[in-house]
Amino acid sequence: MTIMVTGSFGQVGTELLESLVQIQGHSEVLATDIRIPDGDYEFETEVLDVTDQERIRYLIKKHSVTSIFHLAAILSALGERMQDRAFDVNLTGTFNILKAARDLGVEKVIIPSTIGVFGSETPRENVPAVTVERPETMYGITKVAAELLSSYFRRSFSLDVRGVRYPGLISYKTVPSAGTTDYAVDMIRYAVAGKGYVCYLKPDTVLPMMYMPDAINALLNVWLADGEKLRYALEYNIQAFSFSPAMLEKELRTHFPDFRVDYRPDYRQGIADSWPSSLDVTDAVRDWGFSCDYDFKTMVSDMIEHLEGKQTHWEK
Ligand code: AKB
Repeated sequence: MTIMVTGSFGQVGTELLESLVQIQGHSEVLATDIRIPDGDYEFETEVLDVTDQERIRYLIKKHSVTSIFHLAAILSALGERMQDRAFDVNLTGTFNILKAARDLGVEKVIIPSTIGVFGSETPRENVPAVTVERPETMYGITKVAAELLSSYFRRSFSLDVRGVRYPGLISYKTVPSAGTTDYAVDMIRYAVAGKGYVCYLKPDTVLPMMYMPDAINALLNVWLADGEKLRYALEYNIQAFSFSPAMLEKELRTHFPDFRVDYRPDYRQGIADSWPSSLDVTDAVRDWGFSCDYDFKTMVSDMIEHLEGKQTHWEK
C-alpha cells in the first residue's frame, strides 16, 4: 500500500507529507514533484511532471499506489502569468491522474479545489457548495474543470475522488509566492522581521482563510471519511475565518506596535475582488465532521511564535 503525493514540496504538500508519514509510516509514502529539492527525506521521492501520462502510470505500477493526493497545481497569480502551463498542469495533469487512477485500480484520489472556482457572479458571502462558478482566472477555470471531471469520474467509473475547496492558506514552513492570498503569510513574516510591508491588495479586501494545521487535518479527514456519506467530490467549502489586510495589520500591531503597511494594489486585486469573502461550510461539517482548532488570533500568535528567531526567506 503506497500513498503517492503530487506537488509534494509545495505549501500543502510539505506539511501533508509530515502527517502522512506519522499516520502511515515512511515506507508507505511516495513524494513526487517536478523537482526534488536537496535533502534527506524519510520517504521515497520520484520526479514527476503530471503532464506526463506515461510517467504517472509507471510510478503507480512501480510503487503499487493505492491512494493519490494530487496537489500539483499552478496557483492564481502565477497562472495569470503562465496561462499555458496553468492549463497543462491543472487541467491536463488532473485528467491524467484521474485516467491513470481509474485504469490502474487506485482506490482513492484526493484533490484540493479552491475558492478560485468562484467569480464575481457568485454571491459574496456565505457561499454554498453548489452555486455559480464562473471564475475569471486561468487557475479558476482549470479548477472548475477539475471539480467537474472529478464528479464525472465518480459517477461514470465509480472512482473514489474526494476533496475540499481550500480558502487562502497560512503557514510558516514554506514561503508561498504563486497565489493571491499569500500576502497574509508575507505580511506576518515582514512584521516578525521588524520590517514594513508593501501589500498588493487594498486594505479592505476580505477573503476566507485557514491555518495550515487545520487545512491538513481537513484533507486527511476527507480522505478517511465514510465514502457513503460523501455527497460531493471536491465541492466541500471549508474556511476557518475571514479577514482583510487591514485587520491583519491591526492584529500584528498588537504584537509589533511599530509595524506599518503601505497599500499598493496590483493585478492581484482584480483576482481577489472576484472571490467571495466567506463560505458556508455546513456540508463539510455534516458529511465528514469538518472543524478547526485555530481562530484568527491564535493563528497569528502561533505563526509569530514559529517565525520568531528564524531566518527570513530574503536572508537565506
Ligand atoms: C491562491 O491564492 O491562488 C490560492 C488559492 C486561494 O487557491 N491560495
